[in-house]
Amino acid sequence: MISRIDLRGDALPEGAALRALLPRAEFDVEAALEKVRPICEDVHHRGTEALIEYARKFDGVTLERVRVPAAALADALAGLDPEVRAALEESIRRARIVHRAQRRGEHTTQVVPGGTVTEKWVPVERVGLYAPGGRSVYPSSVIMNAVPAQEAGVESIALASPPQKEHGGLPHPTILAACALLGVDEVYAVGGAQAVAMFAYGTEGPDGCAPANMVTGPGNIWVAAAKRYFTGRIGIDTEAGPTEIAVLADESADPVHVAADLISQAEHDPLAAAVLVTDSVELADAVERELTPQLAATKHVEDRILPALSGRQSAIVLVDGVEEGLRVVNAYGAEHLEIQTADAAAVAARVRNAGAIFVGPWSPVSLGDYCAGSNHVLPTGGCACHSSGLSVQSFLRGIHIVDYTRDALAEVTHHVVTLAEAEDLPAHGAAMKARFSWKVPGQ
Ligand code: HSO
Ligand code: ZN
Repeated sequence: MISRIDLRGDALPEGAALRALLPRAEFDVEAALEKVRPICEDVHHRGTEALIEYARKFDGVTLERVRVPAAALADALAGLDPEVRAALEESIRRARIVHRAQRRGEHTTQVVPGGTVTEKWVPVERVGLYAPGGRSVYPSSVIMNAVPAQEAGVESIALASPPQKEHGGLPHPTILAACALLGVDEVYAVGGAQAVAMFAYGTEGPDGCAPANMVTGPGNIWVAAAKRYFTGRIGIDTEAGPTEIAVLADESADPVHVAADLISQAEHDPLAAAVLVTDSVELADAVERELTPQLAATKHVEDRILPALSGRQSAIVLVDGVEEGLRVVNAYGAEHLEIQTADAAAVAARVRNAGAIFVGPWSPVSLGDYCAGSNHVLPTGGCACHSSGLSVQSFLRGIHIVDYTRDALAEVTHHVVTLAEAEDLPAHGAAMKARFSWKVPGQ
Protein backbone atom coordinates (compact mmCIF):
# COMPACT_ATOMS: atom_id res chain seq x y z
CA MET A 1 0.00 0.00 0.00
CA ILE A 2 2.98 2.29 0.58
CA SER A 3 6.16 1.97 -1.46
CA ARG A 4 9.69 1.69 -0.08
CA ILE A 5 12.79 3.60 -1.07
CA ASP A 6 15.94 1.90 0.18
CA LEU A 7 18.79 4.36 0.67
CA ARG A 8 20.87 2.05 2.85
CA GLY A 9 24.40 0.99 1.99
CA ASP A 10 25.74 3.55 -0.44
CA ALA A 11 26.74 7.04 0.66
CA LEU A 12 23.80 9.44 0.37
CA PRO A 13 24.05 12.01 -2.41
CA GLU A 14 23.95 15.72 -1.53
CA GLY A 15 21.31 18.45 -2.00
CA ALA A 16 19.29 18.31 -5.22
CA ALA A 17 20.49 14.77 -6.06
CA LEU A 18 19.18 13.52 -2.72
CA ARG A 19 15.94 15.48 -3.13
CA ALA A 20 15.42 13.83 -6.53
CA LEU A 21 15.35 10.40 -4.84
CA LEU A 22 12.55 11.45 -2.47
CA PRO A 23 8.84 11.33 -3.26
CA ARG A 24 6.84 14.50 -3.95
CA ALA A 25 3.38 15.29 -5.34
CA GLU A 26 2.92 16.99 -8.70
CA PHE A 27 1.14 20.29 -8.16
CA ASP A 28 1.22 22.24 -11.40
CA VAL A 29 0.10 25.73 -10.43
CA GLU A 30 1.50 27.17 -13.65
CA ALA A 31 -0.94 25.13 -15.77
CA ALA A 32 -3.89 26.38 -13.68
CA LEU A 33 -2.76 29.97 -14.15
CA GLU A 34 -4.09 30.10 -17.74
CA LYS A 35 -7.62 29.21 -16.58
CA VAL A 36 -7.53 31.57 -13.65
CA ARG A 37 -6.36 34.71 -15.49
CA PRO A 38 -9.67 35.39 -17.38
CA ILE A 39 -11.67 34.84 -14.18
CA CYS A 40 -9.55 37.37 -12.28
CA GLU A 41 -9.81 39.93 -15.08
CA ASP A 42 -13.56 39.40 -15.34
CA VAL A 43 -13.90 40.19 -11.62
CA HIS A 44 -11.77 43.27 -12.23
CA HIS A 45 -14.11 44.56 -14.93
CA ARG A 46 -17.54 43.39 -13.81
CA GLY A 47 -17.08 43.20 -10.01
CA THR A 48 -19.97 41.80 -8.00
CA GLU A 49 -21.91 40.86 -11.15
CA ALA A 50 -19.06 38.50 -12.14
CA LEU A 51 -18.88 37.08 -8.59
CA ILE A 52 -22.60 36.25 -8.68
CA GLU A 53 -22.20 34.62 -12.09
CA TYR A 54 -19.28 32.44 -10.89
CA ALA A 55 -21.25 31.43 -7.80
CA ARG A 56 -23.94 30.13 -10.16
CA LYS A 57 -21.43 28.41 -12.43
CA PHE A 58 -19.01 26.87 -9.90
CA ASP A 59 -21.04 26.61 -6.69
CA GLY A 60 -24.49 26.03 -8.18
CA VAL A 61 -26.15 28.82 -6.16
CA THR A 62 -28.04 31.92 -7.17
CA LEU A 63 -26.98 34.77 -4.91
CA GLU A 64 -28.61 38.14 -4.55
CA ARG A 65 -25.69 39.53 -2.64
CA VAL A 66 -22.22 38.25 -1.79
CA ARG A 67 -21.74 40.02 1.56
CA VAL A 68 -22.91 37.79 4.41
CA PRO A 69 -25.40 39.65 6.67
CA ALA A 70 -24.46 40.09 10.34
CA ALA A 71 -27.55 38.09 11.35
CA ALA A 72 -26.22 35.03 9.52
CA LEU A 73 -23.02 35.14 11.57
CA ALA A 74 -25.01 35.46 14.81
CA ASP A 75 -27.31 32.59 13.77
CA ALA A 76 -24.33 30.36 12.94
CA LEU A 77 -22.81 31.01 16.36
CA ALA A 78 -26.12 30.37 18.09
CA GLY A 79 -26.45 27.06 16.22
CA LEU A 80 -22.91 25.89 16.95
CA ASP A 81 -22.57 22.69 18.96
CA PRO A 82 -21.41 23.81 22.46
CA GLU A 83 -18.58 21.26 22.48
CA VAL A 84 -17.29 22.46 19.13
CA ARG A 85 -17.59 26.02 20.42
CA ALA A 86 -15.55 25.18 23.53
CA ALA A 87 -12.88 23.46 21.43
CA LEU A 88 -12.66 26.38 18.98
CA GLU A 89 -12.41 28.81 21.89
CA GLU A 90 -9.56 26.79 23.40
CA SER A 91 -7.81 26.67 20.02
CA ILE A 92 -8.16 30.47 19.73
CA ARG A 93 -6.93 31.00 23.29
CA ARG A 94 -3.78 28.92 22.76
CA ALA A 95 -3.06 30.43 19.34
CA ARG A 96 -3.35 33.90 20.87
CA ILE A 97 -0.84 33.05 23.60
CA VAL A 98 1.77 31.96 21.04
CA HIS A 99 1.11 34.66 18.45
CA ARG A 100 0.95 37.50 20.98
CA ALA A 101 4.45 36.52 22.11
CA GLN A 102 5.67 36.92 18.51
CA ARG A 103 4.98 40.65 18.40
CA ARG A 104 8.11 42.69 17.76
CA GLY A 105 8.82 46.04 19.30
CA GLU A 106 10.54 49.02 17.75
CA HIS A 107 14.33 48.84 17.95
CA THR A 108 16.77 51.74 17.64
CA THR A 109 20.46 51.11 16.89
CA GLN A 110 23.00 53.85 17.38
CA VAL A 111 25.34 53.33 14.42
CA VAL A 112 27.68 56.24 15.31
CA PRO A 113 27.27 59.14 17.73
CA GLY A 114 24.42 61.19 16.20
CA GLY A 115 23.43 58.51 13.70
CA THR A 116 20.59 56.09 14.39
CA VAL A 117 18.55 53.55 12.47
CA THR A 118 15.25 52.56 14.00
CA GLU A 119 13.35 49.55 12.77
CA LYS A 120 9.64 49.81 13.34
CA TRP A 121 7.06 47.17 12.56
CA VAL A 122 3.84 48.30 10.96
CA PRO A 123 0.88 45.99 10.34
CA VAL A 124 -0.57 45.63 6.86
CA GLU A 125 -3.73 47.78 6.72
CA ARG A 126 -6.22 45.38 5.20
CA VAL A 127 -6.09 41.61 4.79
CA GLY A 128 -8.39 39.22 2.94
CA LEU A 129 -8.54 35.71 4.40
CA TYR A 130 -9.67 32.72 2.41
CA ALA A 131 -11.38 29.67 3.88
CA PRO A 132 -12.08 26.78 1.51
CA GLY A 133 -15.41 25.00 1.25
CA GLY A 134 -16.20 21.58 -0.20
CA ARG A 135 -13.91 18.82 1.04
CA SER A 136 -11.97 21.11 3.37
CA VAL A 137 -14.30 23.05 5.62
CA TYR A 138 -11.80 23.93 8.34
CA PRO A 139 -12.84 26.48 10.96
CA SER A 140 -9.40 25.77 12.50
CA SER A 141 -7.79 27.36 9.43
CA VAL A 142 -9.90 30.49 9.96
CA ILE A 143 -8.35 30.66 13.44
CA MET A 144 -4.82 30.07 12.12
CA ASN A 145 -5.18 32.94 9.64
CA ALA A 146 -7.17 35.43 11.70
CA VAL A 147 -5.28 35.18 15.00
CA PRO A 148 -1.82 36.19 13.69
CA ALA A 149 -3.38 39.00 11.63
CA GLN A 150 -5.26 40.28 14.66
CA GLU A 151 -2.27 39.95 16.98
CA ALA A 152 -0.15 41.82 14.43
CA GLY A 153 -2.65 44.69 14.71
CA VAL A 154 -4.20 44.47 11.22
CA GLU A 155 -7.09 46.93 11.36
CA SER A 156 -9.32 45.58 8.65
CA ILE A 157 -9.85 41.85 8.16
CA ALA A 158 -12.33 40.32 5.72
CA LEU A 159 -12.96 36.68 4.95
CA ALA A 160 -14.23 34.91 1.85
CA SER A 161 -15.49 31.36 1.67
CA PRO A 162 -17.50 29.59 -1.06
CA PRO A 163 -21.31 29.75 -0.94
CA GLN A 164 -22.83 26.36 -0.13
CA LYS A 165 -25.95 25.18 -1.86
CA GLU A 166 -27.07 23.17 1.18
CA HIS A 167 -26.72 26.24 3.40
CA GLY A 168 -28.87 28.62 1.39
CA GLY A 169 -25.93 30.16 -0.48
CA LEU A 170 -24.04 31.10 2.68
CA PRO A 171 -20.55 29.82 3.53
CA HIS A 172 -20.48 26.75 5.78
CA PRO A 173 -22.03 27.56 9.20
CA THR A 174 -18.94 26.45 11.19
CA ILE A 175 -16.82 28.86 9.13
CA LEU A 176 -19.31 31.62 9.94
CA ALA A 177 -19.38 30.64 13.61
CA ALA A 178 -15.57 30.70 13.76
CA CYS A 179 -15.67 34.21 12.26
CA ALA A 180 -18.17 35.28 14.90
CA LEU A 181 -15.96 33.87 17.69
CA LEU A 182 -12.95 35.69 16.28
CA GLY A 183 -14.79 38.98 15.78
CA VAL A 184 -14.34 38.88 11.98
CA ASP A 185 -17.60 40.43 10.80
CA GLU A 186 -16.88 41.26 7.16
CA VAL A 187 -17.54 37.99 5.35
CA TYR A 188 -18.23 37.24 1.67
CA ALA A 189 -19.81 34.18 0.11
CA VAL A 190 -17.23 33.98 -2.63
CA GLY A 191 -14.96 31.05 -3.45
CA GLY A 192 -11.95 30.08 -5.53
CA ALA A 193 -9.84 32.33 -7.73
CA GLN A 194 -12.64 34.89 -7.89
CA ALA A 195 -12.33 35.48 -4.13
CA VAL A 196 -8.62 36.27 -4.46
CA ALA A 197 -9.45 38.62 -7.37
CA MET A 198 -12.18 40.32 -5.31
CA PHE A 199 -9.65 41.07 -2.57
CA ALA A 200 -6.88 42.06 -4.97
CA TYR A 201 -8.90 44.46 -7.13
CA GLY A 202 -11.75 45.31 -4.79
CA THR A 203 -15.32 45.62 -6.06
CA GLU A 204 -17.69 48.58 -6.19
CA GLY A 205 -21.28 49.12 -5.09
CA PRO A 206 -23.35 48.57 -1.94
CA ASP A 207 -22.23 44.94 -1.83
CA GLY A 208 -18.64 45.83 -2.70
CA CYS A 209 -15.42 44.77 -1.04
CA ALA A 210 -12.56 47.23 -0.51
CA PRO A 211 -9.24 46.05 -1.96
CA ALA A 212 -6.89 44.29 0.45
CA ASN A 213 -3.12 44.64 0.69
CA MET A 214 -2.66 40.98 1.34
CA VAL A 215 -4.48 37.65 0.89
CA THR A 216 -3.76 34.58 3.00
CA GLY A 217 -5.35 31.21 3.59
CA PRO A 218 -5.31 27.74 2.14
CA GLY A 219 -7.20 26.75 -0.98
CA ASN A 220 -7.27 24.43 -3.95
CA ILE A 221 -5.06 24.74 -7.01
CA TRP A 222 -7.25 27.57 -8.42
CA VAL A 223 -6.75 29.64 -5.30
CA ALA A 224 -3.00 28.94 -5.41
CA ALA A 225 -2.91 29.94 -9.08
CA ALA A 226 -4.81 33.16 -8.38
CA LYS A 227 -2.35 33.99 -5.59
CA ARG A 228 0.50 33.45 -8.03
CA TYR A 229 -1.27 35.68 -10.57
CA PHE A 230 -1.36 38.54 -8.07
CA THR A 231 2.12 38.02 -6.64
CA GLY A 232 4.00 41.28 -6.73
CA ARG A 233 0.76 43.29 -6.66
CA ILE A 234 -0.49 42.17 -3.25
CA GLY A 235 1.12 40.22 -0.42
CA ILE A 236 0.35 36.53 -0.15
CA ASP A 237 1.32 33.74 2.22
CA THR A 238 3.15 30.82 0.63
CA GLU A 239 1.13 28.89 -1.95
CA ALA A 240 -0.43 25.99 -0.10
CA GLY A 241 -0.06 22.68 -1.92
CA PRO A 242 -1.29 19.29 -0.69
CA THR A 243 -0.43 18.64 2.95
CA GLU A 244 2.66 16.60 3.96
CA ILE A 245 3.83 14.68 6.97
CA ALA A 246 7.31 13.22 7.36
CA VAL A 247 8.17 11.10 10.39
CA LEU A 248 11.79 10.45 11.33
CA ALA A 249 11.66 7.41 13.58
CA ASP A 250 13.97 4.77 15.00
CA GLU A 251 13.28 1.42 16.66
CA SER A 252 12.12 3.21 19.85
CA ALA A 253 9.04 4.64 18.06
CA ASP A 254 5.61 3.14 18.62
CA PRO A 255 4.33 1.81 15.26
CA VAL A 256 0.74 2.46 16.35
CA HIS A 257 1.49 6.17 16.78
CA VAL A 258 3.51 6.41 13.58
CA ALA A 259 0.83 4.70 11.47
CA ALA A 260 -1.90 6.86 13.01
CA ASP A 261 0.00 10.06 12.30
CA LEU A 262 0.76 9.10 8.68
CA ILE A 263 -2.93 8.32 8.14
CA SER A 264 -3.99 11.54 9.87
CA GLN A 265 -2.49 13.79 7.20
CA ALA A 266 -3.26 11.38 4.33
CA GLU A 267 -6.90 11.97 5.30
CA HIS A 268 -6.78 15.51 3.86
CA ASP A 269 -6.33 14.81 0.19
CA PRO A 270 -5.57 12.03 -2.32
CA LEU A 271 -2.44 14.05 -3.14
CA ALA A 272 -1.36 14.36 0.53
CA ALA A 273 2.12 12.99 1.25
CA ALA A 274 3.02 10.65 4.11
CA VAL A 275 6.71 9.82 4.37
CA LEU A 276 8.33 7.65 7.03
CA VAL A 277 12.12 7.86 7.27
CA THR A 278 13.62 5.15 9.45
CA ASP A 279 16.74 3.09 10.06
CA SER A 280 14.66 0.24 11.48
CA VAL A 281 13.23 -2.35 9.07
CA GLU A 282 11.34 -3.82 12.05
CA LEU A 283 9.61 -0.49 12.64
CA ALA A 284 8.89 -0.09 8.91
CA ASP A 285 7.30 -3.56 8.81
CA ALA A 286 5.32 -2.94 12.00
CA VAL A 287 4.00 0.41 10.73
CA GLU A 288 2.92 -1.18 7.46
CA ARG A 289 1.15 -4.00 9.33
CA GLU A 290 -0.52 -1.43 11.55
CA LEU A 291 -1.97 0.55 8.62
CA THR A 292 -4.51 -2.14 7.72
CA PRO A 293 -6.46 -2.31 11.02
CA GLN A 294 -6.31 1.45 11.43
CA LEU A 295 -7.68 2.02 7.93
CA ALA A 296 -10.49 -0.43 8.66
CA ALA A 297 -11.49 1.77 11.58
CA THR A 298 -11.57 5.14 9.86
CA LYS A 299 -13.42 7.18 7.21
CA HIS A 300 -12.18 8.75 3.92
CA VAL A 301 -10.24 5.58 3.06
CA GLU A 302 -11.08 4.96 -0.60
CA ASP A 303 -11.29 8.55 -1.75
CA ARG A 304 -8.33 10.07 0.10
CA ILE A 305 -6.18 7.92 2.39
CA LEU A 306 -5.49 4.98 0.10
CA PRO A 307 -4.67 7.10 -2.95
CA ALA A 308 -2.49 9.33 -0.74
CA LEU A 309 -0.53 6.46 0.86
CA SER A 310 -0.12 4.52 -2.38
CA GLY A 311 0.63 7.60 -4.50
CA ARG A 312 4.13 8.39 -5.69
CA GLN A 313 4.30 11.22 -3.14
CA SER A 314 4.32 8.82 -0.15
CA ALA A 315 6.93 6.23 0.87
CA ILE A 316 8.84 4.52 3.61
CA VAL A 317 12.46 5.59 3.19
CA LEU A 318 15.04 3.23 4.72
CA VAL A 319 18.32 4.77 5.85
CA ASP A 320 21.44 3.49 7.64
CA GLY A 321 20.98 5.55 10.82
CA VAL A 322 19.37 8.60 12.41
CA GLU A 323 22.27 10.71 11.09
CA GLU A 324 21.38 9.75 7.48
CA GLY A 325 17.69 10.16 8.35
CA LEU A 326 18.39 13.76 9.35
CA ARG A 327 20.02 14.40 6.01
CA VAL A 328 16.99 12.96 4.24
CA VAL A 329 14.42 15.01 6.16
CA ASN A 330 16.51 18.16 5.73
CA ALA A 331 16.66 17.55 1.98
CA TYR A 332 12.89 16.92 1.88
CA GLY A 333 11.82 20.00 3.89
CA ALA A 334 8.44 18.65 5.02
CA GLU A 335 5.49 20.82 5.92
CA HIS A 336 5.15 18.81 9.15
CA LEU A 337 8.04 16.78 10.56
CA GLU A 338 7.66 14.45 13.53
CA ILE A 339 10.76 13.23 15.36
CA GLN A 340 10.03 9.90 17.02
CA THR A 341 13.52 8.76 18.00
CA ALA A 342 15.48 8.31 21.19
CA ASP A 343 16.58 11.73 22.42
CA ALA A 344 14.05 13.36 20.11
CA ALA A 345 14.71 16.93 21.28
CA ALA A 346 18.42 16.68 20.41
CA VAL A 347 17.59 15.24 16.98
CA ALA A 348 14.95 17.96 16.41
CA ALA A 349 17.51 20.64 17.23
CA ARG A 350 19.50 19.50 14.19
CA VAL A 351 16.62 19.90 11.72
CA ARG A 352 17.10 22.88 9.41
CA ASN A 353 14.25 22.46 6.94
CA ALA A 354 10.66 21.89 8.06
CA GLY A 355 7.49 23.98 8.29
CA ALA A 356 6.96 22.81 11.89
CA ILE A 357 8.66 20.15 14.00
CA PHE A 358 6.80 17.88 16.41
CA VAL A 359 9.05 16.41 19.07
CA GLY A 360 8.62 13.00 20.68
CA PRO A 361 5.66 10.69 21.17
CA TRP A 362 3.33 13.25 22.77
CA SER A 363 3.41 15.98 20.14
CA PRO A 364 1.51 14.64 17.11
CA VAL A 365 0.70 16.80 14.09
CA SER A 366 -3.01 16.63 15.01
CA LEU A 367 -2.18 18.60 18.16
CA GLY A 368 -0.51 21.26 16.01
CA ASP A 369 -3.44 21.29 13.60
CA TYR A 370 -5.80 22.40 16.34
CA CYS A 371 -4.61 23.14 19.83
CA ALA A 372 -0.82 23.35 20.31
CA GLY A 373 -0.91 27.13 19.93
CA SER A 374 1.41 26.86 16.91
CA ASN A 375 0.22 27.83 13.43
CA HIS A 376 -0.92 25.18 10.95
CA VAL A 377 -0.55 27.29 7.79
CA LEU A 378 2.87 26.00 6.78
CA PRO A 379 5.04 25.83 3.66
CA THR A 380 4.52 22.74 1.49
CA GLY A 381 6.26 21.26 -1.56
CA GLY A 382 9.77 21.85 -0.21
CA CYS A 383 9.13 25.58 0.33
CA ALA A 384 10.12 25.03 3.98
CA CYS A 385 13.71 25.35 2.68
CA HIS A 386 13.12 29.09 2.15
CA SER A 387 9.83 30.10 3.77
CA SER A 388 8.11 30.10 7.16
CA GLY A 389 4.62 29.27 8.27
CA LEU A 390 2.11 32.00 8.97
CA SER A 391 2.90 34.15 12.00
CA VAL A 392 2.43 37.67 13.31
CA GLN A 393 5.54 38.53 11.30
CA SER A 394 3.72 37.64 8.05
CA PHE A 395 1.40 40.60 8.58
CA LEU A 396 4.03 43.15 9.59
CA ARG A 397 6.35 45.28 7.50
CA GLY A 398 9.65 46.43 8.92
CA ILE A 399 10.44 50.06 8.14
CA HIS A 400 13.87 51.57 8.71
CA ILE A 401 13.90 55.12 10.01
CA VAL A 402 17.23 56.83 9.35
CA ASP A 403 18.08 59.83 11.52
CA TYR A 404 21.58 61.42 11.31
CA THR A 405 22.80 64.76 12.65
CA ARG A 406 24.85 67.21 10.59
CA ASP A 407 28.10 66.08 12.21
CA ALA A 408 27.35 62.38 11.75
CA LEU A 409 26.55 62.99 8.07
CA ALA A 410 29.68 65.12 7.54
CA GLU A 411 31.84 62.40 9.02
CA VAL A 412 30.76 59.78 6.43
CA THR A 413 30.26 62.03 3.40
CA HIS A 414 33.57 61.16 1.73
CA HIS A 415 32.71 57.42 1.80
CA VAL A 416 29.30 58.02 0.25
CA VAL A 417 30.79 60.26 -2.46
CA THR A 418 33.47 57.66 -3.22
CA LEU A 419 30.91 54.85 -3.56
CA ALA A 420 28.63 57.04 -5.70
CA GLU A 421 31.52 57.83 -8.04
CA ALA A 422 32.50 54.15 -8.18
CA GLU A 423 28.96 53.40 -9.35
CA ASP A 424 28.96 56.32 -11.82
CA LEU A 425 26.17 58.07 -9.96
CA PRO A 426 27.61 61.56 -9.38
CA ALA A 427 24.21 63.07 -8.47
CA HIS A 428 24.14 60.80 -5.42
CA GLY A 429 27.44 62.31 -4.28
CA ALA A 430 26.20 65.80 -5.13
CA ALA A 431 23.20 65.35 -2.82
CA MET A 432 25.69 64.87 -0.01
CA LYS A 433 28.03 67.71 -0.97
CA ALA A 434 25.14 70.16 -1.44
CA ARG A 435 24.66 70.11 2.31
CA PHE A 436 28.14 71.33 3.05
CA SER A 437 30.49 73.89 1.53
CA TRP A 438 31.88 71.31 -0.92
CA LYS A 439 31.72 72.24 -4.54
CA VAL A 440 29.44 70.08 -6.71
CA PRO A 441 31.52 68.86 -9.68
CA GLY A 442 30.73 70.65 -12.98
CA GLN A 443 29.08 73.69 -11.32
N1 HSO B 1 -2.97 19.73 8.49
C1 HSO B 1 -3.54 20.80 7.72
C2 HSO B 1 -4.37 21.75 8.53
C3 HSO B 1 -5.60 21.17 9.12
N2 HSO B 1 -5.72 19.98 9.71
C4 HSO B 1 -6.84 21.74 9.21
C5 HSO B 1 -6.94 19.84 10.18
N3 HSO B 1 -7.64 20.90 9.86
C6 HSO B 1 -2.40 21.58 7.05
O1 HSO B 1 -1.45 22.01 7.96
ZN1 ZN C 1 -4.42 18.32 9.29
